[in-house]
Amino acid sequence: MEHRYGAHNYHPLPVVLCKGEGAFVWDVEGKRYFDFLSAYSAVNQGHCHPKIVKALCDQAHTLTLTSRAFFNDCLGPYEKYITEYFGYDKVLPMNTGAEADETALKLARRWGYRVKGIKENEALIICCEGNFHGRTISIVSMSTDPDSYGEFGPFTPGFVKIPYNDVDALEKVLEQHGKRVAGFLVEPIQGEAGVFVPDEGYLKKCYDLCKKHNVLFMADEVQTGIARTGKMLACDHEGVRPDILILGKAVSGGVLPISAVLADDPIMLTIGPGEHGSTFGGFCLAGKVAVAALQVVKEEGLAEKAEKLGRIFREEMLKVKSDMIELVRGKGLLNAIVIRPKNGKEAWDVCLKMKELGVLAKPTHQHIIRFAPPLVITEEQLREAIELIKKAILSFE
Ligand code: IF1
Repeated sequence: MEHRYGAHNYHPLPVVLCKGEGAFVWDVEGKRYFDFLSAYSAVNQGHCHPKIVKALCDQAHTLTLTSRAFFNDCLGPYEKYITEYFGYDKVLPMNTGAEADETALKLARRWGYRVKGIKENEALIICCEGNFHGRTISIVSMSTDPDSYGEFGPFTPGFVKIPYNDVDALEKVLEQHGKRVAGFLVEPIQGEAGVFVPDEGYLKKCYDLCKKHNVLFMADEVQTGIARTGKMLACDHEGVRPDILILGKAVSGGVLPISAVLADDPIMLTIGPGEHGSTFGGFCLAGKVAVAALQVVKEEGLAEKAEKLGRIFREEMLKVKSDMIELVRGKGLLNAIVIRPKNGKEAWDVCLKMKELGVLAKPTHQHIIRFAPPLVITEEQLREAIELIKKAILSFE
């Protein structure tokens, strides 16, 4: 039915899921799987977390959406909660990750004109090669992946693309164009690029350069944020506090599309009434769900769990004696294995074999498999899944 009635913009693994709980999902034949994708890290808190689902259902019976034309009794408490949680003056609520990135781009440009004093329509934003920030026209204008931007032009001007994990490249652009640059947008770990972890110190050095040139450091933590990499934010690993923090996915634990942009007053207050927003942004359901989902992350110590279990995952994977494993990399429970093809068998075949054995993961870029289970997975469950993953890889020996 999807093939007949839906746009062909995805190529899913052949499995039809109908139920989820914690780290597990079930297919329509009743077979249980370990979920090692977590809906691209949206389900950090585990499938159908009872506390989050309760918050959703309770509020759904009361009031779901009012629009921002009126006040409602959920948004304020949510805004207070999330700003205190991450330590910012203000939040701007949106729905998807792409919208949050778009919001950050607009904020940076606005700040550039109003505060930094860039001449109107001249602001530049620096982004990184290999980035993934979503699917809108402006966002794919930053992309260096032809699948993302090809034949979607004309593109939004004002972006300067530099190599990722290259401090010198950033310094060079800032020295050349610093006065026109409003912001530097970066993923602390590049997810779509295949869980590419930059050198230690990269983020801090980039942050310092941004400060030197009065440029906003904008972190897209849509995928890396909310405990996934072993800290609340991936930027925390280097003690960097982004000027603009972009969150999505796990803000809701996978229950609703909820995203958020956080910044301090001098940045956030450059946008006034009627100048940006969204019908659903910060709606009642979102407010209640997000508070519950963020509470779960702290109550269940998910960042600490991700840190500890991630180490076990990488350690065990490095022990596997198969030349198909070219590389194991990642941080916390955001990991990837680079697969060296063998006898014509590639990452896709490994994923099919894992599926047969009861573990779901998806290849990215043909040779890379991402491994990102819900952070509520127990050590015992993780070790069980690791055995299945090993078995799948070794089946090609
Ligand atoms: C799809 C990847 C993951 C993101 C970062 C913003 C967004 C994303 C760092 C946009 C979205 C997605 C979208 C999803 C696949 C997925 C993905 F493989 F494409 F790269 F997670 F690894 N910033 N990531 O990773 O958020 O608008 O989608 O809510 O199917 O396109 P969104």
